[in-house]
Amino acid sequence: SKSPMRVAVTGAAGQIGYSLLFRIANGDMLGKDQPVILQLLEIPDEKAQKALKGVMMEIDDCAFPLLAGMTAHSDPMTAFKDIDVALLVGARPRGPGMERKDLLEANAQIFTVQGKALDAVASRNVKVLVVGNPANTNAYIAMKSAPNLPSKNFTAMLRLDHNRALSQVAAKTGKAVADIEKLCVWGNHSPTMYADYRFATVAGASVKDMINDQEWNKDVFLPTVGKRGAAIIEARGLSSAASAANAAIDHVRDWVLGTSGKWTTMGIPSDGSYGIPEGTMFGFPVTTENGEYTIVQGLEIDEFSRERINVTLKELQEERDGVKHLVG
Ligand code: NAX
Repeated sequence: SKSPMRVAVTGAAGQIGYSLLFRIANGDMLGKDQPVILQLLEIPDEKAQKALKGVMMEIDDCAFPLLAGMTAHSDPMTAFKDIDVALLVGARPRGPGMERKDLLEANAQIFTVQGKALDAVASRNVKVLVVGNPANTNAYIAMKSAPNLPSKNFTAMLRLDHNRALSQVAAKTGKAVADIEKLCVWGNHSPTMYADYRFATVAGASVKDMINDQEWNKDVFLPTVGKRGAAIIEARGLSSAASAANAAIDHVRDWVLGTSGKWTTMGIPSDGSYGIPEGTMFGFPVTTENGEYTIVQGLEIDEFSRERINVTLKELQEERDGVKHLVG
């Protein structure tokens, strides 16, 4: 049988953690034949550590056959020791009266510390997914804080946006989500992201031709996907949690186990493709194989798409400029 993989999860006592940990331990992320060891990080605060213990008690009570070990941590230097996968979920939420700039700075500090800890103690092949917002910029900061790890190991979660877009397109066309291929989301995990179904197909037929409504794209689809997080908060009184956890599972599973030629979306450091400056943590269409992702090349970027991509790129560059003094 396979030797266990070590998975660190930060913010493990939070909302997303509560949906995520059980699915990782159940084999939904790394495979039903892959034992896992969970290394769980929470802030040192007594209440958070106690809540984490409670979650671990429940995980124990599931008696997951694939769970080969589980530890609680308040220091990333021990939480990240020898890990193969890091799910960086914990982040500083926006408090009352907090400006966007304060939020960026508070998170820049967290992800600098965690990037350095990954650099020092994680497996050299560690796969890092940042979920905590602002996800792209946090992933960028962690990457910059870990100069001894390959930049390509750092990714940000755009998969929830991707899945939201898939479900909207499925509803509009009356097709099954499982049959829709070649959809992608460009840019920042924020309302500026650009969900793009121009290349999407169902059994080879063009989704764009099926929909054939540019007004729907611009006035309904993009705002619906872009503001979905706010709509969930409005309806549920809490932000997306189970769907975010599900997207994190999808992201890592596809990265590790491959997409068999199918497209998905990952936030990854740009290699300069499509004119996105190198190093920018940007949502791209990718395929994955043997634990590596590859950007889908050769797609035509029309004028409308270029405009949308420029808007989300500009936002990312402003976020990065806001924390430049902290990251160097
Ligand atoms: P919660 O507030 O329920 O949980 C966050 C947990 O992280 C808390 O228990 C907190 O103590 C812990 N934490 C904070 N700082 C930490 C640190 N430095 N080290 C370890 N743990 C730390 O939030 P939740 O609803 O679980 O959301 C977590 C993050 O995901 C938020 O930043 C949220 O904005 C972000 N999201 C990102 C999404 C994406 O698509 N990329 C979608 C869902 C979600 O909104």
